[in-house]
Amino acid sequence: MVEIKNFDVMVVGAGFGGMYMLHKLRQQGLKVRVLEAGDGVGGTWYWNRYPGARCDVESVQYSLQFDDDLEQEWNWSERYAAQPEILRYANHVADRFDLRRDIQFNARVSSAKYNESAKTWSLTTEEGEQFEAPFCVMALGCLSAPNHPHFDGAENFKGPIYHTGEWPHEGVNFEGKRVAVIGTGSSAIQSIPIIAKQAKSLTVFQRTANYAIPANNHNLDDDYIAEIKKTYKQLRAYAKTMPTGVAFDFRDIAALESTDEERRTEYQKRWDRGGLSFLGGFKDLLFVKEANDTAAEFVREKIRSLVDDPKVADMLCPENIIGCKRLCVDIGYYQTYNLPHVKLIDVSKNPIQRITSKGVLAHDIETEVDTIVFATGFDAMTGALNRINIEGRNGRQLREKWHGGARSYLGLAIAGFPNLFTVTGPGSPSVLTNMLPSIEQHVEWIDRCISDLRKSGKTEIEAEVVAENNWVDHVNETAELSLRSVCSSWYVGANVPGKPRVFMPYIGGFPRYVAKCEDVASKEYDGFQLS
Ligand code: N01
Repeated sequence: MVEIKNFDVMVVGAGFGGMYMLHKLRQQGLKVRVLEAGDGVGGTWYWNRYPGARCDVESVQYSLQFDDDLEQEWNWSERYAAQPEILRYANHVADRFDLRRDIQFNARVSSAKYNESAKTWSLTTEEGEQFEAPFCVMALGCLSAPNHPHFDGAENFKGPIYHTGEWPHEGVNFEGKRVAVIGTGSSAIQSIPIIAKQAKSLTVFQRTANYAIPANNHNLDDDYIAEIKKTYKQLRAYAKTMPTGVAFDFRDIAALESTDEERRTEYQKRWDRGGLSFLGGFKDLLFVKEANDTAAEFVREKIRSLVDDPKVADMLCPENIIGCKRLCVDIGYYQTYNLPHVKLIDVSKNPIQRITSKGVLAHDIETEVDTIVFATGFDAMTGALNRINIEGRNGRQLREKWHGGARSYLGLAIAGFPNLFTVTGPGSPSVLTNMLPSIEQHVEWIDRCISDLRKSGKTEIEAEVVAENNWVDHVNETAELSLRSVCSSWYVGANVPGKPRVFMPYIGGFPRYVAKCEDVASKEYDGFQLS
């Protein structure tokens, strides 16, 4: 007989979401167990250890704000923190709040089933351990299920194949190796310059060229840190008024109402400053194609000026809308193609034919390599949830419900799946915002919801179908207003063959979303059935 361990709340995932959820629920006096597939905390930052992995939101903002002392005592060393530093921070959070004693590591959840009569969730791990609790919170991360595209022959490749999102903890030494990288998204753009420094040769297989803005990364000096700490409250409060939840200057001026010179001046200023705020220069860049074209052409000119070989520069110049796929932030990406041992192969029209025992076959030419790196991204937002066998009312599976695309009320709860919460689920702003405040907002909402239920003596909460449908309609209508919905990105699931094309995150902005969540909670959980 398998022993069933009972808790008040089961939490899945020990990234920032799962850790903060544990901390909050403990403060309510609840007995919580967190199950984590890895052998450490940190989620995204635990798994993505590829060379060059770094956050594209400034570190002083990409940090937790629920605890003043935590905020004041931690010192970030760089403008954009690298993965090891963020992982150290995650470990610091775990230690500081004594979280580890309620986290079970190396416990990958394989199924979560709702028992309607007992009103409990039963969770089973791959090792066969069983847990039961009235509430279950999935804090799985939005970009945590690696996308492994199928390539014929991959199983015959003689050397190692790595995925950027599942990087070996001991690291990889590319010294003297011939390396192939497949993919040119953020992970590739960060890792390619570093791999190129080590490898004997590097061949990059590009299906879609991507826009990258220089990071202009630098060390943070003591005076800057001191000033930020003095004014942290104001910075955080201001950030929360911004659609992205990040404090940077968005201008309320249209590119199409500005002169060519004004546009160039603004783009150049933002290019020099570096980072994602490039797109904040004009308010119409993500809404009007002609406006977007002006920014896109500016970046294409930069690419042509940075890359020596005009043919390679042409291949690297994206044709699509800038910011439609997530904008990348780079450190020397385009310049890497000036190195004599780095080669770019365009596979946009003719895909990679197969992987052979010796390398990669494309355009009928075999590129012989010792190592292949898949920088092929993630089955975003829904992948991690769908990989668990989640069963709600009447034994209905979540992946079956989401067959035609994710449906969720506020990205927090799902009709037919009572007492189940998702942290930054599809339909929430999540990946379009600074993830950490978005995570905190979700955790605090869920914590309050569970507390309110307990106080009122209610034992079950479930999103109503009508409320869910209305929210999904609103998410879709809002997405259609933006140019972001029109291209083949992971936002719409286009990178995963067969995945339904639905714009998954909520694009209406952080403040509007938070107001909606507040409104729902204050109206006794409007749109939810409580019993
Ligand atoms: O993944 P991606 P990522 N044959 O999906 C290509 C966050 N992130 O891991 O564009 C050939 O962007 C695919 O081609 P295409 C950030 O939000 C943040 O790089 O689909 N190529 C694409 O080029 C980011 O957006 C940070 O045509 C294939 C690449 O693989 C998100 O994570 C750092 C292919 C995948 O790019 C995902 O980024 C890293 C195939 N069959 C990641 N299948 C920072 O904070 C896929 N590709 C800075």
